[in-house]
Amino acid sequence: MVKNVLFLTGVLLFFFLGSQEGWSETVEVKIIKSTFIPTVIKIKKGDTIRWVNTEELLHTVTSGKAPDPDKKFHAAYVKKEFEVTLDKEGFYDYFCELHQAVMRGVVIVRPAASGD
Ligand SMILES: [Cu+2]
Repeated sequence: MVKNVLFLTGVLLFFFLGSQEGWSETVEVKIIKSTFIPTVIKIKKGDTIRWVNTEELLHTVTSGKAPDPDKKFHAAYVKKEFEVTLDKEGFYDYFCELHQAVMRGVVIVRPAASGD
């Protein structure tokens, strides 16, 4: 009986872990000393990015090439966190409107199926 339960748990765990490749994830970018870390982040289509502001200073997370927002996403004055789910592949430049000379980042969204 106990053996059967263990076996079943093992099988379930196998499928659970094995199928995770295709799942959506939430990936974190931290704002530390007015820098997006990591500056370039790669995610899968459908993943969510969460920007976490670790400092007292206010920042924005604004899509586009500084100083021109392209309105794909925008968070004015991120005090703690801001999340965006990206469903389209491609390169997304973004910046902080308040510190645009130094605060810039890139999100690369790759197809959900590709593994790397
Ligand atoms: Cu800023």
